[in-house]
Amino acid sequence: MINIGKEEFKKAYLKKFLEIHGEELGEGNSYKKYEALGNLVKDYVGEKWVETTKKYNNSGEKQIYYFSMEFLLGRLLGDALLNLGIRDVCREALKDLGIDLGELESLEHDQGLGNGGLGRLAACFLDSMASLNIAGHGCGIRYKYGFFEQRIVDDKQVEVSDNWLRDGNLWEKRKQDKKEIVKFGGEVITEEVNGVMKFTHVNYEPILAIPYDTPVVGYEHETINNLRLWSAETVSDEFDFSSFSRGEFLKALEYKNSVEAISQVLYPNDTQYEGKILRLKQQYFFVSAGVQSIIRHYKKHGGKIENLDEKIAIHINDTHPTLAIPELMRILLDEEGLGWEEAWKITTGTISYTNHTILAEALEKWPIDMFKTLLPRIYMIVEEINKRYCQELWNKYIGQWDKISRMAIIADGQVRMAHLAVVGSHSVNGVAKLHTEILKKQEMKDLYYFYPNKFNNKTNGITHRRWLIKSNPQLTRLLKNTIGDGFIKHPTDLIKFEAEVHKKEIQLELAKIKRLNKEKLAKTILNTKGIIIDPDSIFDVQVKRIHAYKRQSLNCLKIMHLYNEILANPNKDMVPRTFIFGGKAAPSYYLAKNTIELINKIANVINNDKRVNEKMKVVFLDNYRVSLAEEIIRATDLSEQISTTTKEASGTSNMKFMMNGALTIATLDGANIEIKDEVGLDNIFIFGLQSQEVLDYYKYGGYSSYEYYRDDQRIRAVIDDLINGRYCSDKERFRPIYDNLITYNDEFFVLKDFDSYIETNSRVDDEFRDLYKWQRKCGINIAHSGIFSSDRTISEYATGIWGSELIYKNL
Ligand code: 26W
Repeated sequence: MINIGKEEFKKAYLKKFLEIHGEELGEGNSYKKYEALGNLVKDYVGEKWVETTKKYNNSGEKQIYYFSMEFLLGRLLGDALLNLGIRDVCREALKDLGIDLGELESLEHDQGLGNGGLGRLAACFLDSMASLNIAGHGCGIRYKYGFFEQRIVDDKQVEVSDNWLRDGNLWEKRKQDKKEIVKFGGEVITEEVNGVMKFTHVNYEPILAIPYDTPVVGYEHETINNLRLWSAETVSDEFDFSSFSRGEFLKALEYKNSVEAISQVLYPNDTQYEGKILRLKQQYFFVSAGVQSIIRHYKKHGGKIENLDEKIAIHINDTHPTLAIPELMRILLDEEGLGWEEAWKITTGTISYTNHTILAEALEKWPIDMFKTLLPRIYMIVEEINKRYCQELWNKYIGQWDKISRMAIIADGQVRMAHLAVVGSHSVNGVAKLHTEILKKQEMKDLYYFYPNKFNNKTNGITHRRWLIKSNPQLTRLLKNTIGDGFIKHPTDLIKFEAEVHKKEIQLELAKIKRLNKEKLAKTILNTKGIIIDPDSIFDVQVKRIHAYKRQSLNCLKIMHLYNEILANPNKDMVPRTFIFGGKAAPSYYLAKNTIELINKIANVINNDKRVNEKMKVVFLDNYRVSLAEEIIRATDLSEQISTTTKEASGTSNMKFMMNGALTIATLDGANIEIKDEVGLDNIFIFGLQSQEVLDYYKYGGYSSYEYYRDDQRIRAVIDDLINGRYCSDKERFRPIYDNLITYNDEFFVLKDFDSYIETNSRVDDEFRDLYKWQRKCGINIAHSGIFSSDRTISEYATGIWGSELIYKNL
């Protein structure tokens, strides 16, 4: 904890302002004020950062490296202030100087180097590792352009590049001296030297990997870990210069661009993987740089290679960093001179893997030719891994060729990264109970029966420091006043709040806080969209990536149906509702983009229809991102978690919403099931097909969406509205959605679940009318949300996967 008073802070701030800007604090130019504050905070962080690193170097404590292609950090200033324990002092000090801390915090550009759930999870994990004093570091790519910025133009999504580094990034530190070389292409010369096979990689293209380090501040500032992101550069600028003198400047520039392209941009897909060579390059680039630097550092501080798996854990976030397995093998074999058996034991002992999705189209598979040409030595190693593994399979499943080829790492001209990840790690985990069960019994069934002990579940979590304490200060204050501040360090202490929630004054207090947050969001909506919304209406929110399986379309049909109902019965007795959406579609995902347009068209029609406006409004918020999520979630009454059962691995916004006292309307999918088990059926709205029913439909067929269309007049009406010009004068505009639901038999059971969704929504309406009862339920959700803190998740990873005595001691 930094011990500093208001006056002292003011002085330090003014001094810092002068120091970095060469002028005194004056009126205007808020960004300069932000920069001064950021730099001051960085000073406070810096000392402890060095101290933590020294501590790690001396203690020999096991180091955890979390490898991820995505880290969706959002803004860092507020979190750093909170974790340093000086956010309140800072707010007061700045107020005296006529500066609003909130305004400065909002000037920071979101660090958006991730697509969605997987990237945000990585960010929550970093926060929890530092806060639990676990030596856990991130390793990823410093994309020059983050996840694209979404604008809505003529109701459609338009993508704009996210130039997040334009104004500089004061949190990162370029570490030129910690550079690594990553080798692409070329050939491998194999020779026998003194009876030992030797592999020499020649004619390769060397790429320079430069690390940029960002401090990860733990709560109360005891531990500051490191997030290391790699940037690609040409090995030598002199090359450019010499070709310049030969008049080949353009050619040199072209080469420079092609190298820098590796860390230029984040792929904006979150389910459909793209088999592009650049993505494979990105993967090997950061993984190779990361593993090399870990081993270099380890050896420099006296680590013995034979003990690597006792001192180092590398965790791979989905299959994207799977090349860490053959890369570690390469270093152990070719550079450290270990034999295969020993290298393999160390590698599998070091690496563990999390799966985040069962959607088949997301499973990465690389064409052999591409793989081999780009990474010849790595391919040889993967081939050898595959050969030895298939031999084991053969020993167990003699003659069962089909099974063996189904389970192989290399087959059908492709390298299957998920199989490589399972074979090369000692632990494979899913991210919620149902998801893990589906992995074991369905998606990875064969692998599970071959390696039953590797598979385990680690239900996801979220950092309550960002998602409650920082983003919802009013609720945090109420909790502190009623149950004390123990929950800050021990989030499961939130359960104490359960004893309070039956009290009328607490229920009123909760309602007051929610109302305040809703007013703030209403203001944002007015400012950004020009739409007036009623803070007394139910804020019914679905914010997440736009995808058919997440079923924004089901929500749309609900809204369209309600609109029909009100028009048919203008006196319909209902609580007014505001439907709020947010989320980005992958630029190449036509159906998802079509859905965004539909939401906006529905919003136009409904918001401009005076006959219904007192009862309903629809809002699509542009450019959904971490900082906007913080604003939306605390202001939500009803959280929409309506994916087709079995499809959402876990979901994490569901946890954020409950922690902020929203009630959830949900299918029994992902972590919704665990939320339901925690709060009980009385405190959540569950609807829709069960997982077994969905699995059976997929297996045996038997569902006809057309029958639902034909037999249910409500469904027929809204489906027809998609193509009769009601929402868009171009009648064909929403034909893709129509076709998806009717012509192609509704893969995600939207029409099947329609009836129970509508019925459950009317229960929501009934229950919302009783403010006290509703708020008691919200309170129960808050009280039970502690278990969904990522501190719990990380403790489970630490003890169950990364295990070391030192880690146990720290927990
Ligand atoms: C480009 C290929 C690709 C494929 C999958 C990129 C990214 C992915 C991710 C696995 C998608 C993702 O973010 N999955 C989400 O992970 C969350 C954290 O575990 C879960 O809560 C979500 O349910 C899951 O969809």
